[in-house]
Amino acid sequence: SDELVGKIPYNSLKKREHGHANAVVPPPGVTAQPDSSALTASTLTESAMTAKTGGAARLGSNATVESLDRVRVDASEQPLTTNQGVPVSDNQNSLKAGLRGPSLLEDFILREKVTHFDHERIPERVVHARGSAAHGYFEAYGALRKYTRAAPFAEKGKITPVFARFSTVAGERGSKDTARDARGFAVKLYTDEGNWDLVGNNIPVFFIQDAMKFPDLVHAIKPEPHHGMPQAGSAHDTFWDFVSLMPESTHMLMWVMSDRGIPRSYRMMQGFGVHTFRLVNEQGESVFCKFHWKPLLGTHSLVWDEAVKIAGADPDFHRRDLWEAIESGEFPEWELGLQIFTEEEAESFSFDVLDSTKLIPEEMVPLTPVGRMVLNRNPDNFFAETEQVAFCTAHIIPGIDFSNDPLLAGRIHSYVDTQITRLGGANFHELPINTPLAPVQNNQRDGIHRQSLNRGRVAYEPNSLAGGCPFQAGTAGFVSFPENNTEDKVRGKPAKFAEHYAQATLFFNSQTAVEKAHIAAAFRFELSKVEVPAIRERMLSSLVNVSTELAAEVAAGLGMQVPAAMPKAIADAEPAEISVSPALSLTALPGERGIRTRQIAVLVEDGVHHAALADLHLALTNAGAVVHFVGPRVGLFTGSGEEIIEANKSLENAPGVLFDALVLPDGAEAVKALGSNIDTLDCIKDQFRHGKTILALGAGQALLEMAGIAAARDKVPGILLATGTDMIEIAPVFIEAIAAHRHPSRECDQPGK
Ligand code: HDD
Repeated sequence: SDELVGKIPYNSLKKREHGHANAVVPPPGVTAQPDSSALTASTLTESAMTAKTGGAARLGSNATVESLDRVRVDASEQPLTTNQGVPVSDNQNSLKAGLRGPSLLEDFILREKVTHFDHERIPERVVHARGSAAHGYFEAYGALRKYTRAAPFAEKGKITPVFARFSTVAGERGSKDTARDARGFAVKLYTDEGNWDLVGNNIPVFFIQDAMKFPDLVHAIKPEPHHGMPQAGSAHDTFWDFVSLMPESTHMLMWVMSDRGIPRSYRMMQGFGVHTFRLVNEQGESVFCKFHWKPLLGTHSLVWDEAVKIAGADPDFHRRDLWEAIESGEFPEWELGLQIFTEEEAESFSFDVLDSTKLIPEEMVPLTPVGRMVLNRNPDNFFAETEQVAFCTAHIIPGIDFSNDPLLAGRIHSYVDTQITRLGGANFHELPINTPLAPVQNNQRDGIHRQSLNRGRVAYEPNSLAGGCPFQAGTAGFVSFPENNTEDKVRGKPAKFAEHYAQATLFFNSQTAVEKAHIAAAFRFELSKVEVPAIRERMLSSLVNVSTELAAEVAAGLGMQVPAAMPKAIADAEPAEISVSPALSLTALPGERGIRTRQIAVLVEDGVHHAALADLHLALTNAGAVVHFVGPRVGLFTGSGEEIIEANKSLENAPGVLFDALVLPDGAEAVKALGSNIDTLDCIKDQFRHGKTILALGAGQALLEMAGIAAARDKVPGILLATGTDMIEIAPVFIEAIAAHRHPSRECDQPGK
């Protein structure tokens, strides 16, 4: 505030003290250092204006990023110091009594360094330990005041800074990214009225209906407690034992066994708030709501064999993908859509909206697009930001409220509680990444690692000594929606919760033939890893209730007979409103950005015909793809016309599974060399097997046959053959084929094919 001008000492490393913008102004005579944020201007620049808001987001206006300047440390051209700021003269040798003598206890520099190192690790998250995050902003398409007073939706074009973290669920912190699993989709919005955390998943439903079962679920899916296996995988007895005894988990099982369980990229998956929430407006009126994030890049997935191989080739596949896209200025973007409905409408549904194992088909309650989220800056420090960020479902703001979903109720407690262990105390909200941009004033005090210097003698309320401050905000503050509750206290569930299969069937019936085949294959794989036959059998009997087609397919894959259907918990369930929902297929969201950020491998060797590759490189790069020249080794190669081509990747360090499409070059000599390389042939086979686009130029077409793909000579979807000279015609066809992501009709991942 104005009265603080000049009173806050200028600290060039802490340019933007919270709430005191004036602290960025150096006093007379002090030269300001260049703003460190200028160094990363490319990643700070918000993307161009959106047609839906009509207004451009302010350039580089990311208040979270700026507020973190106060803790950013830049050591360039600075001396090494201890934690007390004492300059260190020698960082190589400990202090000794003589060169060959004993090290001395007084060596406070060694002791400080080693002591700090000894305590570098904190407990990992009990679930969602493995994750990646980025900064960005949410931009409202328009005022939503009719429904909610929530700050981010106050007016058209309003920007709210966000930090979003994506994660796998079961694996430990160092586990592979491409495990079959749900993905966390957690967004912290630093709103004017405090932090709002929307802690969702890439799947709109959950395994269980009541938080009471969450520890059981997690114990069942985590590595088995006696031998600690398997890591980051549900394909083991305890998981399937649990879920086969919990029919309510069947719907989410369908999603996790579908290709949603192995996304191509965090940037290419949907996010869902899962629970029913409430929106509350200024008048205190409330409607129910579900939150949906839709990626502009579309929803795309891996295939299982690819996911398994990527896990070995690049366990950081999704982390790298997110990081590289943002570094290159390709900011991922999602549209936020709301399903808004009244309590009366909810009453009429065949399912209960308080049951997190159920979704509301978009055909019944369509999405209202309300804004977009753009992620435009990578964290500076993984630990300080991605690891220490604390998402809590309890963090809501005026205008948003909870429903009575019993799963949500448990979460409201669990997240705050877990941070206290994970982040070492009750002051985790003061870690820079967790501090709200909204001011914080209350009478909470002290505790381990307290940062705030609360002034004055008053830490209680009511008080007269501080004039009653901080004062209650009254109706300007958070007011819980006054829901009327008159029922008896019970442990139990509402009747509609007992229906467990209708939406699992709806999901299966809404998939394309290829998606269905992948679901069956995933069940087959997972259950084949289950060692106790009774568990396989029980799960199959549950699947019979979903689809006899699916149960038969899985049973055949396990060499088993289809058992009798598992008895249902409810015989006279209300009939479902719809039997097919096209929105549930991954194909419903092909994306609007063509081949932007797709990774294309162009094989090179000595003797390749260079001109066509250069043209192709240009055409693909102009379309936003990332082109890699991949050789049998990295380094320089010489084209047939003596051109120099640099391979930035090798088939050894970047096998074919890491790429979305492949180019086989022209040039007889090069083709001969490539054809005698087993890595090349494996690369081509994998690209073919996984249904990816392959463009074979001129003599390069022979490589297909060398890889055993005789059928390629015929018209096979996604296999393009060209002369290898003029790229003008073939480049657009190639680009269109890559944009299709995959050519599933060519996939040959089923046993015996
Ligand atoms: Fe949870 C983390 C999502 C049910 C208890 N959960 C966590 C994260 C996500 C979710 C995305 C990682 C946040 C981050 O990136 O730091 N969880 C969900 C969804 C659920 C769900 C979508 C169902 C709709 N969770 C759930 C229940 C409980 C928890 C029912 C407990 C009763 N979840 C936790 C936790 C975690 C967590 C133990 C571990 C680390 C953390 O919170 O910060 O409190």
